[in-house]
Amino acid sequence: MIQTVSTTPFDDQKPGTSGLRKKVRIFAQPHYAENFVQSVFDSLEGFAGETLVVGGDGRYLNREVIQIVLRMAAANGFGRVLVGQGGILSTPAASHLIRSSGAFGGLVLSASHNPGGPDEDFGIKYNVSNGGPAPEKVTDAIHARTMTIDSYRIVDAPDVDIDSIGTSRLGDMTVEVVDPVALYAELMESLFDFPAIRAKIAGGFTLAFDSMSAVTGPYATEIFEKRLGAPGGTVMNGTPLPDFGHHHPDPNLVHAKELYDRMMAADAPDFGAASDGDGDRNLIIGRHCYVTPSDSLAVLAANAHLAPGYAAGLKGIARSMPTSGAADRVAEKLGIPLYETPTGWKFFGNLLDAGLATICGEESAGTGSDHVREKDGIWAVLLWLNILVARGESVATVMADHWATYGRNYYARHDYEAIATDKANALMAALRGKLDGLAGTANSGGTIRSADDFAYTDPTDQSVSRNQGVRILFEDGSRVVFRLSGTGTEGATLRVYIERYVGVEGDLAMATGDALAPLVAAAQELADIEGFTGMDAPSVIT
Ligand code: VG1
Ligand code: CO
Repeated sequence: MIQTVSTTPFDDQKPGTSGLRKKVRIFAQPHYAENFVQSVFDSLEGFAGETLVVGGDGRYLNREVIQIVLRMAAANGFGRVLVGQGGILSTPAASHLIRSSGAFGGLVLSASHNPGGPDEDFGIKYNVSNGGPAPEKVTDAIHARTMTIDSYRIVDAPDVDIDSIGTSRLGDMTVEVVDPVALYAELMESLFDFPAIRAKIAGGFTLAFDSMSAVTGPYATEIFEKRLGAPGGTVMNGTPLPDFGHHHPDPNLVHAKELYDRMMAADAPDFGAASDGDGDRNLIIGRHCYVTPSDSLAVLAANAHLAPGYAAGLKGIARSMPTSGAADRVAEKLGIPLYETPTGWKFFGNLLDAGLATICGEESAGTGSDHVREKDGIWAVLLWLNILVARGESVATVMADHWATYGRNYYARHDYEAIATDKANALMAALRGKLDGLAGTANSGGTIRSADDFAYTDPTDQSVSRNQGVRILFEDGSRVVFRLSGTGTEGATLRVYIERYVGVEGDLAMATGDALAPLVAAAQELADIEGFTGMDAPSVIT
């Protein structure tokens, strides 16, 4: 009953920053998902009889692709597949399940913060046995295979029941449907002081968590409402929907506006947070106090020792290059190393495996630690809560104290979305073309100290990743970074990252827009964004 089906390659199956993401109508073409899944399997060795984990964020096409993966895993010789009940697994929960079950790897079905639904996005990402996203050498091999594939293997069988917990057979393979939440919730309980947080909530501390109709609903309800005793309704938009209720599940000030407005209201809760489509990101907003993701990373690193799971201290901190230098100052004070990696969680895995770093983060609202090999939204929220409980202070007080200790990295990201790809490429090419002559020149942002295209050498295996973003560094430590997004599915998105550091003696209470205005002007002068794109303002500022 194993069938070998002839196919021809698709020329657009190159994985981006985080897996292969395409419009649903592309993924739904005959053979499209099958080609990619077979290309993943063809790029791996030694999985006969081994375990594969599969689950996703519940978006449109999730269930259909899970059935395809199950039939193909059976045909390709996996011994067992663990699938989240209903096809649900948040990205961090999938990472934990891979690690705790000793699986060979996992397929995570998600396009994360991209919208879902029949006209929106779907995605597939392969994670390796450490629970983390496949490194570049694996994604390169997968891509190469998609270009030459001529057949795939699939078992001819009816759909497997993925809604009832339990075990069934598919050909020679076992399918185990598991509770997607329980193991993950236990892991969280092992890291944080749940009794203290619970007592604080019982004492009247209020919180709001926006699941944005995406995967974290069941996790947040179990953890915040059931285990920590927060009242019903604490979790907003808590039911995962295939189209996320037409929301864009990107936890930023634009798309999580409902939460933002609630946190800025006169009767705001003490603490607010939101998570993205697949549960690996977090947005933190205190009562009347927005926390930039880069600052959040720095605060978490500076205070992690207050949580039981991190009482021994941190081995190191890692951040993506565009993330602000706020964490660098914490690392310096703690006397631990700081690693600067390209954008994307796949670069953190080796550092975590080697015990070089304990906490990692990105400016895009992703933070995590060595408890899994993905970023983890609910983890970050729990660490924040644990810190607030241990310090007995509000978010606003913690932030003010942080800046008074380390100075403040004013920071914003300006996204220019849906640019024609050729125009975006031309802009980047023109910018790269003038990098060599920029040092020593001046513009609205000040005098440029250096300009380069970021390249990263992994300290554990010496692999090199080039062209990871253009950096313009100014004499006073300010910075403008330009790169193109690797997760979009329509045209190109230009991301401009703007940062200015003000020391403890300086003005720590400026409005971010005012603090960054000269650098925003400099970005325009350097890259002629309006000339190339016709856009005189970004689509999204975060
Ligand atoms: C974006 C973010 C990056 C993140 C990636 C995946 O990538 O900038 O920091 O790791 O999304 O996150 P890009 O290439 O579009 O800038 V997730 O939560 O969407 O999987
Ligand atoms: Co995500």
